[in-house]
Amino acid sequence: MPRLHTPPTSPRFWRSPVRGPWFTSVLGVVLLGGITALFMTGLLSYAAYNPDLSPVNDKTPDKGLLGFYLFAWPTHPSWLYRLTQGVHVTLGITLIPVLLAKLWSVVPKLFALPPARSLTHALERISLLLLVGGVLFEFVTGVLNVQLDYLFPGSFYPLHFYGAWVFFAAFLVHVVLRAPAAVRNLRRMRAGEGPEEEAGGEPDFPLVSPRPAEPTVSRRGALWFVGGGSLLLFGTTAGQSFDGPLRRTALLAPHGGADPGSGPGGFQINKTAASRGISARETHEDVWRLVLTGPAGTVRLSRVELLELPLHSSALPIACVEGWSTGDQWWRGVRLRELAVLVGYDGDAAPDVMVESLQRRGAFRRAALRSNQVRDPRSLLALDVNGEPLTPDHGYPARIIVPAAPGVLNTKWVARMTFGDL
Ligand SMILES: Nc1nc2c(c(=O)[nH]1)N[C@H]1C(S)=C(S)[C@@H](COP(=O)(O)O)O[C@H]1N2
Ligand SMILES: [Mo]
Repeated sequence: MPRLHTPPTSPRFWRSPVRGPWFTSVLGVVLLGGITALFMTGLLSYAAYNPDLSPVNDKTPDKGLLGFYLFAWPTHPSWLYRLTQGVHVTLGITLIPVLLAKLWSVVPKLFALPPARSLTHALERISLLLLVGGVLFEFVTGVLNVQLDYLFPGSFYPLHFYGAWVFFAAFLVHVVLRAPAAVRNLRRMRAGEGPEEEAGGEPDFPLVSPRPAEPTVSRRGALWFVGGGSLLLFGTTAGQSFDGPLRRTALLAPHGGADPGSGPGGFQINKTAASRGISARETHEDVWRLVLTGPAGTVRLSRVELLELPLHSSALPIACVEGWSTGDQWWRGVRLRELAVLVGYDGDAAPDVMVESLQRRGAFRRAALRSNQVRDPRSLLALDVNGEPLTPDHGYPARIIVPAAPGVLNTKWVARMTFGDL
């Protein structure tokens, strides 16, 4: 008879017959590919903010060497950020069941005693804690930011960015330390001997229960269950990147379901005018003026005067860091490069610009755009969308729209634009 109170530090405490090297490594391979894609798309998302352009864009001012890879985010193709960030958020949510199953499959190892048998073993266990802690932290902060973005006013970026690098460092250490054992295992398996632990080689706490309970599901069945969970999450999230009936399938996404209205301004809204403290009084035609500044001085324009400038149309999407996006909307307004001309630049040599909103508080009331974004003829200070004046919630009297840029750079309720190398 087994002892009544087997402690979790004993392998005999863990009785699921599903645990074992096969189950763990199948999940591990899925996560290896999936998390690599999450890491890459996450780094791209950070680059898309142009953080090295201006302190206003840089949500992690102490990033030091971690920003080594930053580059000028392109404006082609216009759906670029829609794709990279849609993949980042939807894939992250889809992988949740796989991650939980993988952690469950190795949880007995966390209880193994003694805590460390050697220096290498101690390092390996610390790296494992950082790996597990890091990955949980990234998934939890990511999901919370998508679901309740008021939870981290502005502080989400540093948390998620540093968390990703802690995870990545632990991952590298883990791979370096585990590689020799993995290679040994592979050799043994090729020689038909089975992995070390199953051969009783005592390399570590065994994954396979020495006292398995009656199986209620096969390993393969358990894997189907995990895959089914992932499929369900995917099916109720992915629609957030599309319009119309597909968006209605995104039951789990805050910007899924039905569109907020009908008509030209009926597409997704991130922050409403009311929630940002924008009043009808300050956006009124008689009151609102756009203030442009550059080497030739300052120009003040009313909305009526802007409408008299050459107007151009661009079909461009809104793509938010939270993973949702809209299809192309028809924006009409004044080219950013032509606004630069008004304050003394040649359009082809238009510089960076600092854009400021009427909004007085909140993280996204200002943003800097890079010269390549200003020069692109599709980049507009939009006055109309889909054939009608902008609605208050979409940024009336004027908003920025730039191809391929994350939503946060598409400043609404623009009040001031300062041209010049930032
Ligand atoms: N002034 C201001 N502009 C802003 C924001 C904001 O909070 N304040 N949010 C940005 C974000 S995060 C996104 S995704 C887009 C959303 O634009 P929409 O509400 O028109 O869809 O607006 C951007 N422009
Ligand atoms: Mo956004």
